[in-house]
Amino acid sequence: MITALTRAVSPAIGQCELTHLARQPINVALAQAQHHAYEAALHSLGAQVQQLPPTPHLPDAVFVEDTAVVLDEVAIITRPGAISRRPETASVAAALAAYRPLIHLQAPATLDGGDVLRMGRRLYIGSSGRSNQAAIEQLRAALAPYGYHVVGVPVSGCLHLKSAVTLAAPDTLLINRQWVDSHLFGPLRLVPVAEAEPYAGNGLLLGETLIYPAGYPQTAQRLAAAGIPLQLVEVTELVKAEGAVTCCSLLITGP
Ligand code: CIR
Repeated sequence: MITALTRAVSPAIGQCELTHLARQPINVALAQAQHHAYEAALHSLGAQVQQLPPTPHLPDAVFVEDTAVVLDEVAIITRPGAISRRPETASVAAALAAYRPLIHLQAPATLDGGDVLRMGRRLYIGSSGRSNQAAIEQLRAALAPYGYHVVGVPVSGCLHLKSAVTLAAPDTLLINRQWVDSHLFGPLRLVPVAEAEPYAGNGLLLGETLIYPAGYPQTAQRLAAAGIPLQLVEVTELVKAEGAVTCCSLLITGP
């Protein structure tokens, strides 16, 4: 059983944090419809969708991935890099406490869950504008007893590590090699994003299917040619807020 925690799109999403993108008008009703379709995709692939309490005053709260890292044994409650996003964590911690023991990162650590790429017992942590060395050290110390190996990874040119690289299958990385070095991750099969689609490196693997933005057709073609089953979703309005598909859910495996 997989539970997917999600949170409704805030009517204030137009005031979201932006780092690498220029602000564009966001159609809130369309963003909400796209988010509903994303939740439906999660449900259709077997996840039980649990909606967190809405927080309409927090523009970025739909991007729940950044507030926590859920592992099999424990969940880490992050300290998001953007100060405006720190109030998002309390309600996520309250919900996750029903599933896992919690570990709270402490200042001066800052971490966005979008910077955490898990491959088995290895956690790759992007050193980005949002996540720092203190977070890497706190994670390393807290998770060593559970047998996790924590590896810091430089990223540049994008918001988070998972803007640049995600798992498209257990043995396959979907990657923008302009933003992160593929050699850091070991000998995996690579599907590089199409040159014209730099933001195409973020897909959400659920079972064997990759939930993937419909807006990157050239990279989708490469993924399909690599034998990756895709479930396409329209996320144009969430992309304007510098979000993508991993960031809109927290996946919890188990009963
Ligand atoms: C932010 O800048 O924090 C939000 N506007 C976007 C966060 C997207 N998060 C993610 O991809 N994990």
